[in-house]
Amino acid sequence: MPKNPRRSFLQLSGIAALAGCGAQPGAKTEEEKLPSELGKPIRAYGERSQFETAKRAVPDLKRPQIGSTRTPLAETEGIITPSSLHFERHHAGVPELDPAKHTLLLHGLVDRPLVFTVADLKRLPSASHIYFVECAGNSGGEWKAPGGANAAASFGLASCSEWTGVPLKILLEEAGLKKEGKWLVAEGADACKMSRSLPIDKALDDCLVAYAQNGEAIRPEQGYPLRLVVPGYEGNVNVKWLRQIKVVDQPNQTKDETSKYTDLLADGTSRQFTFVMDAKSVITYPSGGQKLTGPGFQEIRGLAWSGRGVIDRVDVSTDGGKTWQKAALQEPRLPKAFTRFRLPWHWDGKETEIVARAVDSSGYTQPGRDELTAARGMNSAYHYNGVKVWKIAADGSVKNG
Ligand SMILES: Nc1nc2c(c(=O)[nH]1)N[C@H]1C(S)=C(S)[C@@H](COP(=O)(O)O)O[C@H]1N2
Ligand SMILES: [Mo]
Repeated sequence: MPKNPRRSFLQLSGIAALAGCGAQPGAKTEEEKLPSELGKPIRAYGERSQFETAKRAVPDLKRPQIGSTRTPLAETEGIITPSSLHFERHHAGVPELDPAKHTLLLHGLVDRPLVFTVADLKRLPSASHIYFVECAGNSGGEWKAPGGANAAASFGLASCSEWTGVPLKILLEEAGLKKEGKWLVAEGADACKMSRSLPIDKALDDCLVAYAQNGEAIRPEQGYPLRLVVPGYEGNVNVKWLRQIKVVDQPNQTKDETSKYTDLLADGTSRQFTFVMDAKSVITYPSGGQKLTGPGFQEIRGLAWSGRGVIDRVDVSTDGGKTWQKAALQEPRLPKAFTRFRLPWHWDGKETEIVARAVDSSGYTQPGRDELTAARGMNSAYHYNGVKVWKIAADGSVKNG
């Protein structure tokens, strides 16, 4: 990089300086020409600008209650996903639960079974943490072939929010865990009664019974009025519309952990209870579907995350994996949260491939596609975390590589 970065960024990216500013005597200066207008009245609940268009693409489904929408990751900045753009995965639609009537039953292998109203939970000690939620099926289509046309299509079943609620540990301690209580089963109030078994150690570690997301009540799509937040674990166990937690001595083998959410391997056996989401990253700019306006300065940007801790490093290659550079990581780097990475790049206008790989605090490195499929075969629909290659053509268009 040349020494004077401000001049060099302008020069490198071809941004024109103002020509002939204030040259004509008597003519308005550029400053005097700056427009202004009388604005709209104040309003009770904010909305984004009419000029903003980022949205979750809603697929055309025969049964619209069973499906998902994806976060347009390439159209978000920083590490927080706006609640309105948080991905959705529903197995039986979005129930409309009245928080004045909804309760959480906590029972099973406990000394004191309890029923909490939402108001009860809000009186208890609270905690706020930034965590990603990622569907185990995120990038699932990439197992067969890396075909996702853009960042949303291949990685958009992942989002990151600040969640506020009661630490689950507090509720379990209030109920008094019996020593045989080794697992719990969390169940939702939607028609599919989503239910998942969770080891008690995780429940006593960092889980939240959350009632708020990004500073306001959880959105209906995210589980209003209560959801379980299980940091770093596959999205499915983050049970929405949470209505009961039952402490048990062994996993319940529910339909959602037997017929689904197991990982079929090459030899025909399956992995079960593969809860933790392994380290992953995706370049969001430049990414599939975008077009570079021309050679020159480009800031490569992307997101990385790991269910095992913090992101320690992201390497980026701009020559199809021959050489790698360390990207800058935006602070704070939080455990089990999105981390934004950035790398200044000078595109020479030639065809190339760009790719990122994440390394987490456990020392785990995001695998290449060949490495991943050699270990796990190609039968699974879940837990694909291979690196994503974007191909940049000489005309600046970006495609799946
Ligand atoms: N009750 C209930 N909880 C649920 C689901 C559901 O359909 N019903 N979907 C699960 C799945 S598969 C995922 S990936 C996450 C999605 O959370 P989100 O819709 O808030 O992004 O919620 C999980 N919790
Ligand atoms: Mo999911």
